[in-house]
Parts: sequence; structure tokens; C-alpha cells
Amino acid sequence: MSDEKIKKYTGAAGGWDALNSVAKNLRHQGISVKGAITLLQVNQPTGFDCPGCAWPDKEHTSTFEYCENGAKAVAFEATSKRVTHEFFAAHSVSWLKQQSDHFLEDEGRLTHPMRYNAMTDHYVPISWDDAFAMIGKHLRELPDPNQAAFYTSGRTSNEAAFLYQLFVRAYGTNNFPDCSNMCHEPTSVGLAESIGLGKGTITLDDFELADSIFIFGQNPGTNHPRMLGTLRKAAKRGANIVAINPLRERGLERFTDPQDAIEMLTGGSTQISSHYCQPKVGGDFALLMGMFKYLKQEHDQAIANGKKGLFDQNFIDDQTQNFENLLTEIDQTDWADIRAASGLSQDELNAMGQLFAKSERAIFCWGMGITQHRHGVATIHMLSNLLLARGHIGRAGAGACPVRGHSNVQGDRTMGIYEKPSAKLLDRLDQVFDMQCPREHGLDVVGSIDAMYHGKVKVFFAMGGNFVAASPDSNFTYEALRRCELTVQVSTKLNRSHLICGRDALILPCLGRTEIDMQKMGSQAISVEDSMSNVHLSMGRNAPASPDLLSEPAIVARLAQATLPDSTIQWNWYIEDYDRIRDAIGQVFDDFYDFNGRVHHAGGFHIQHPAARYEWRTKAGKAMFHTSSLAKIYEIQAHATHEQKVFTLTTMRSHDQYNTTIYGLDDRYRGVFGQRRVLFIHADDLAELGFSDGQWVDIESLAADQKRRVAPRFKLVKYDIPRGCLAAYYPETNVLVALENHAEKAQTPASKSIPVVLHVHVETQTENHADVSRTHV
Ligand SMILES: Nc1nc2c(c(=O)[nH]1)N[C@H]1C(S)=C(S)[C@@H](COP(=O)(O)OP(=O)(O)OC[C@H]3O[C@@H](n4cnc5c(=O)[nH]c(N)nc54)[C@H](O)[C@@H]3O)O[C@H]1N2
Ligand SMILES: Nc1nc2c(c(=O)[nH]1)N[C@H]1C(S)=C(S)[C@@H](COP(=O)(O)OP(=O)(O)OC[C@H]3O[C@@H](n4cnc5c(=O)[nH]c(N)nc54)[C@H](O)[C@@H]3O)O[C@H]1N2
Ligand SMILES: [Mo]
Repeated sequence: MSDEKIKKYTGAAGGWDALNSVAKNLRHQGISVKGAITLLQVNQPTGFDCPGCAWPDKEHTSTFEYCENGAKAVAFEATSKRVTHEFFAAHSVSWLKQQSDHFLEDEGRLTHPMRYNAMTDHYVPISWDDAFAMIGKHLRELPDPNQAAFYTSGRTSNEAAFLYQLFVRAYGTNNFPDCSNMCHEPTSVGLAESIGLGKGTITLDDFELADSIFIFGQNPGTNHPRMLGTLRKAAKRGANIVAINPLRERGLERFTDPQDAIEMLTGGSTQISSHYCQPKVGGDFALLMGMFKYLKQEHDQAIANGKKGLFDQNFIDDQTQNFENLLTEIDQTDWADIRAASGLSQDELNAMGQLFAKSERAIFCWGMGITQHRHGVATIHMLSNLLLARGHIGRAGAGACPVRGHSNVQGDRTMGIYEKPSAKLLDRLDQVFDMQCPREHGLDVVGSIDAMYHGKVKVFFAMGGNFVAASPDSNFTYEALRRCELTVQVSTKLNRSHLICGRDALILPCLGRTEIDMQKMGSQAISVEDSMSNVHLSMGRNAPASPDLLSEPAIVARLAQATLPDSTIQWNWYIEDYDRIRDAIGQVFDDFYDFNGRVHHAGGFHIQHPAARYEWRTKAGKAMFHTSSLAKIYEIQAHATHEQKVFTLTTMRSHDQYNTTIYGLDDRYRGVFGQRRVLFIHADDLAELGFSDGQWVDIESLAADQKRRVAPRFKLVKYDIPRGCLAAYYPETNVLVALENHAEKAQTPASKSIPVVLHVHVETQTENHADVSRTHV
């Protein structure tokens, strides 16, 4: 492990540092040779889908596509380390709770189903039969199926997700909290309202034609490293690449492609972003409004001079509605307010407006920097408004590219993991399976936490993920889980959600993507859908980490049989051969016709976004412009007052983590080594507060409920970030996000705009500094 230090990173992203980091991780997991062989199977036509991110692969047939963080994700799953029942016998849950997230996940793969024994405070082995019987009993005894909630994280395959939603609906609820609720939900809501479906409209081919690519609030160098390869090619042919990010991110600036021998040997690199714009945290809505205002001024000017305008008038007339409302709002919004809310000068705003106005083919990419705000949905509306005004949707080389996180998060939604299902889906399920799905909408993440806290949900079942660590308002969420009668976690690795649990608790260990899934008819493949709606198969090649693991689909089938003994659905029959699950999926979803026939080809198939053919699945049957008032959006921020200076804190991922899985304590590109409790701040703010670089502070958040929420002991680090803004890592900071502080219309926790004040940290005698990565105090 690195020494604790802060040292500016001057190299390019990627390169030898990235290769060295992979070698180090494989060694640390004890799998240098097996790991290297396993890596050769990633994203091959007959290998397994990378469990890292959802960025697509060209044709899914490229020879090994190298990616540092994909490799780390694989190494963490293929590790030689094991968490056995001896491990649980040796460590009490109270002791484990004191350990860091990094420690927990680093112990290795779970090997056996375990049950919590509150008397001894230890997990003890349980047989699979007994575990399912126990869950079935709890579920059957609930007076109302809506007293159970079923979480899904985004690694779950299409096949497992489909069976899971089928079981949950057969049981009788639509309570489907999922990681999307904390992630791209504002995209799903906002894009659906604007263009009819909440998915991206483009494919990788469009990146070869675009003349400009705007990257809003996304850090591909760390979170989607394979995207840098795509961007590098676009940069090399002269496309404008425009980064919009409050932080100066190394991975958006320069990249050395580890697959390019010349760059590697000569120490060369490619400049990625041609332009870099640093709005205030949460200032993107104002920036987009400014870009629109600029566009309109140029348009009006051109028309006045008898030239062609900048709006695509034919497209607007034929395909859209509500354009006039937006123009009125734009006219009524002052430049001064746009400058204040974005934190950008008029020159910077004009430059961004001009870059967009002159693009004939623009792609807008975005990530969590856009969605995890109170006004996430309104910002996505504005992104769509700009694209629509210039006719950039449905045109080759142009469109909307929300960059998804988990490798199958998009597929899980497609398969019906959604608390507000359409009537069409429910009708189809009823018809195909001769059942009666519940019609009442269910609970999302925020709703489930609230319901558990108030005793309205008593059984919590999680298909993957690490719910308590990923969720907002940690202390409240912990208490919510503790009040449950039963919590069940289907997992590959040990995590905090196993330790903060209900009165009864189970850990069900499952197979990972890299492993052989052997069923009655032979070894099974599963399918996933990437961020650009390509569906393809994935087949594990490694021996399972333990003979006692079950696949996720098998867990669902056994759960269904134990809970619904009278069910007429042939759960076991589906598990014998996953082609049968895919046939059923094909019967339910039109886009999946002849699913098996099409997915068994290398590369699978693409589901075209209806907007790409000018088919708008909105209520009006048209693409819609949406208007929000700038003053309203920023009024809440303006009201957060305190006798001390109020900052806006954004929370994000370091280079050495996968969500709540902490691989290591370095964030190489941001120059942070051997530690995670750092707080990035502008030099002038440091001076204004009278604080020094390296000083320890406590962070306190402000919320309407006036509850005290504090994250103690963070080290201030001078950084290139706008004044008034702070940045730190998640999940250490989740304790600060009030449950009520979430996106309007989407309920996504606003973990990228937390109003906070800083206090000097006072050392207490009992503080344990040995473990600098401990996330929860
Ligand atoms: N290695 C690795 N890969 C991952 C993940 C991981 O943890 N590790 N997580 C996966 C998941 S689930 C997801 S959702 C994605 C997440 O991928 P990203 O969307 O890249 O996620 P973050 O790191 O949370 O934040 C992204 C960027 O937003 C910027 N930002 C913060 N606030 C604002 C703002 O107000 N405006 C703008 N414009 N920018 C802002 C931050 O500086 C940061 O550069 O990655 C996926 N891939
Ligand atoms: N403050 C703040 N909070 C955030 C975010 C943020 O940016 N800031 N980001 C949010 C986002 S975008 C997301 S997506 C969520 C992430 O929330 P989750 O998806 O719930 O969290 P992960 O950390 O990805 O889950 C890790 C666990 O998944 C299990 N696992 C791994 N692979 C498998 C598998 O194949 N099957 C099964 N069953 N289990 C597996 C392992 O046991 C591991 O411990 O966090 C959200 N929370
Ligand atoms: Mo995510």
C-alpha cells in the first residue's frame, strides 16, 4: 500500500502506470497467471462481459481491449482469497463493523450461505434448503406483500433480472428499489419526457462522425477507461472534445493508449479535450441555458441579416412541441443570473455557445455530475432541448449519450426491474404467465429506506450491491435496515450490508460473471445490455470460487419455489437451460423477438432507440421541449444560509474504487496516495477561511430537518476547483446526504450538491488513525 502523500500527477492517463497498476492488483489478489489468462477472456465474442462499466465494445469482437479498471474489477472477482465459515467463526459482526470497506471486500469471495446469530454475534453456516425455507416463511407470513422490498444492483444478468421481477410480481409487489434510483434515474425520467424513452440515442459508430463531443460531469479516465480509446480516435481526426467539469480531471486532458505501441514506447500521449469548461458544482443547468441563449441570439441575428437561422426549423415544426414556451423563458432569463448560477464569465459562456452553434453533428455525453442533483431532471431536459433545437437527434454522428455505470444496469431496467412498470408490461406478463401482476406502483430506494425506518417494510432482499453503503443518510439508513425482521444479501464479496442487518439476516453467495455456470443442460451463458443498447452473451470460464455457490437465476428459482409453493410457473425447468428464460423474455418484450436466434451470434444485436427513426413515444407522440425557470432551480441553494460560509460539496469516485468496493487508497490522477479522507478546496477559499493546506476539518451538512450530520476528520487539499465548491469521495460522505435531499421527479439522492460548512477538527483520545480508510465512524 502507498504511503500517505499528496503529489500532483503530471503524466497522461493510461500508459505504463496503468499497466503496472494491473500487475500489482493481480499479485495482490494472488492470481498473477490465472488473472492474466482470465483477462484475455474479457469482452471477447466467446468470453465474459467485463463486470466493470457499461461502455460498449466495437462489434464485441475486438482482441483483448485493455482497461486498467476493468482489469481490477475482474481481479477482485477472480481473486484466490476466500471468506469461509472459519472466517466468520473467528470474527464477530461487531468486530467486522469496525473494519474499513477496503478491508471487508479484500477478504475474498464468499463461499457458503450464512445466517446471522444475534446471540453470539457471529454468522454461522446454513444449508441452502434451510435458507430458502426461512425466507419463504418470512415472506408468506407478511400480511401484505408490499411489506417486502427487493433491491437490484446493476451486475445482475438479463436472465436473472427477468426471473427476479417475475417472482416479485407473482409474490405481489412492485417494490423494486435499484441502483438506478441512485444513478441515472433523472436520465430515465428526463429523456423519456423529452424524447420518449430514457436511453441513449447513439452507437459507437456515431463517435466516428461527430464534429464535437461534449462530456458533462463524467470522469471516463477512471470510470469508463475504454471510452478514452474512442475519444482518442475522435481527437486524432480533429473533432472538438469539450469537457464540462468543476474539477480539472487528468483523464479528460491527456491519454496514452496502452494498446498503441508507439505511444507507449516513446512516452507520447494524445490530448483528449480541446476545450475545458469549469462551471460551479450544480451550475450545468445555467451553463446550458446560457448556451441556448447564445444560440438564440445568433439565430435571430442570422435571420435579421437574411441568412439561414441556427435552429433546425423543419425538424422543430415536424417533430416537436412546446418550443415557443422555451424561447420565452430564455428571453426572460438575464445573462447576469446565468453568469452567477454557472460561475462562468460571459466569454466562457459565449465560447461554449459558439462551439455548439457551429457543430453540425454533436454528441452530448453525461454522467453522475449531471444526474445527482436536486435539478437533475431539469438539466437533462435542457441537454435534450439543445439537441432538439439543432435537430441533433436521429442524425448520424449526433445525439444523446448518457454513460451508464454498472455493466447491466440498463438491461435490468429493460427486463422490468422498475417500481413504476407500464401497464403494457404487466398485461404481457399476465398473459404469458397466466398470472395477475400487482398494478400499484412500488417503492424506490428513498421510499424503501423511509418505509423500513417507519416499520412499513419488514423484509429486505438484495440481489447484489451494497445497499447500506451506497445509500444516502447513512445513520438513518442503518437504523432502517436494523428495524427489518429479515434482510437477505445475494453477494460475491463481504460488505457492510452484511453487517448492518435486520433481526434475522442471511448471506447468499453467488457465482460471478467470470465463472462457469453449470446447469442440467450444460454450462450456461447469460446476456447483458450495454450503455448503447447492444445485447450480447457472456460466458464464464473460471471454476467457481466454491462448490457451494448458486447462480443468481437459480437463487431466484429456489426462492420462488420456497415462497410460492402453488405457483404454476415452472421455475426449475427455466434453470435447466437459460435459453428457455430467453424464449420467455422474447414473448414478453417486442424488442427481444427471436432472442436466442439473434443473441447466439458473436456481437449479439442492437436495440435501436425509436427516436433514431423519429418515433417519439411521448404522450403527444412528439419530441417535447421542457422549460424550467433558472431562478426557481437555484433558489434553494441561495437559501442555504449559516453564520459560516456555506459550500456545495460534490461526492465522487477515486481511481481505486468500484462504487463501494475500495480496491486501494490511491487516486493517482488527482495526486492522492495512501488515503481517502481528503477534501478538495480552492486556494482562495482556504485563505478566506484562514485554514491551511493539509489541515483536518469536520464537514457538517445543512438540511431542512435541522438534524446534525457530520463526517469527521477530512484533510483539506488545495485543488483546481471553483470557489465555493468542495469535492470528496463516496461512500465516506454519504452520512451527509439527507434522505430528503434528492432529485425532483426522480428521487435520486443529490449526492453531488450537498450544502455544507466546515469546522476545525478536534482530536479525541479514542480516535483510531491506524486505519485511514475507515468509512463509517
Ligand atoms: N473504475 C470504476 N468504474 C466505474 C465505477 C467505479 O466506481 N469505478 N462506477 C460505475 C458506476 S455505477 C457509474 S454510475 C459510473 C460513474 O461514472 P461518473 O459519472 O464518471 O462518476 P463520478 O466519479 O461520481 O463523477 C463524475 C464526474 O462528475 C464531476 N462532477 C461533480 N459534480 C459535478 C457537477 O455539478 N457538474 C459537472 N459537470 N460535473 C460534476 C466530478 O468532478 C467527476 O469528474 O461509473 C461506472 N464505472
Ligand atoms: N454519495 C454518493 N453515493 C452514491 C453515488 C455517488 O456518486 N455519491 N453513486 C451511486 C451510484 S451511481 C450507484 S450505481 C450506487 C451503487 O450501489 P450498489 O450497486 O449497491 O453498490 P456496489 O458497490 O456496486 O456493490 C458492491 C457489491 O456487489 C456485490 N457483487 C459484485 N458482483 C456481484 C455479482 O455478480 N452478483 C451479486 N449478486 N453481487 C455482486 C459484491 O458483494 C460487492 O460487495 O451507489 C450510489 N451512491
Ligand atoms: Mo451508477
